[in-house]
Amino acid sequence: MERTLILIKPDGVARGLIGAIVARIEAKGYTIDALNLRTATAEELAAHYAEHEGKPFYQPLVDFMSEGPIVSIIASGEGVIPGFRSLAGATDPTSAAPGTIRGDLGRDWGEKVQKNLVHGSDSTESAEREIGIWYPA
Ligand code: YYY
Ligand code: MG
Repeated sequence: MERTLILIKPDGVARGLIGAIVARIEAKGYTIDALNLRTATAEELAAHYAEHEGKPFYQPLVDFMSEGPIVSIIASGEGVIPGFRSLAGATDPTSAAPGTIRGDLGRDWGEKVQKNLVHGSDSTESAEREIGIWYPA
């Protein structure tokens, strides 16, 4: 069965949105296979965002992701990888469509980093790589 790695980022946890976000994943019909709340290490964040290293938003992004606990989730279901990204909405919460997690629950908080509440893997390769980071065997 297709599976994906979802993160509820520190802004989502701090704002008390864990339940609201998990409810949307479940309401869509996907299965929660694993769920954990903890603060990520610098090594885990560097591995998770390796593809963005060197970009201008990289350091602010990993600093923000270190600010507090993160919920990591393995979810499964047919089409869950594109399906969760569709549920999450566009990267920038200001332009994310209403009805999406980022569009309904997110906004611009006037800081450099986009606090966009969630992460979702973008391909099967990314999903398996990211699951290995957050849930090492
Ligand atoms: O997959 P997704 O999270 O929608 O976006 P990515 O292009 O993979 O970027 C990862 C992460 O980086 C994004 O969720 C917010 C942040 N970011 C940013 O702060 N500024 C940008 N211009 C692009 C991305
Ligand atoms: Mg991405």
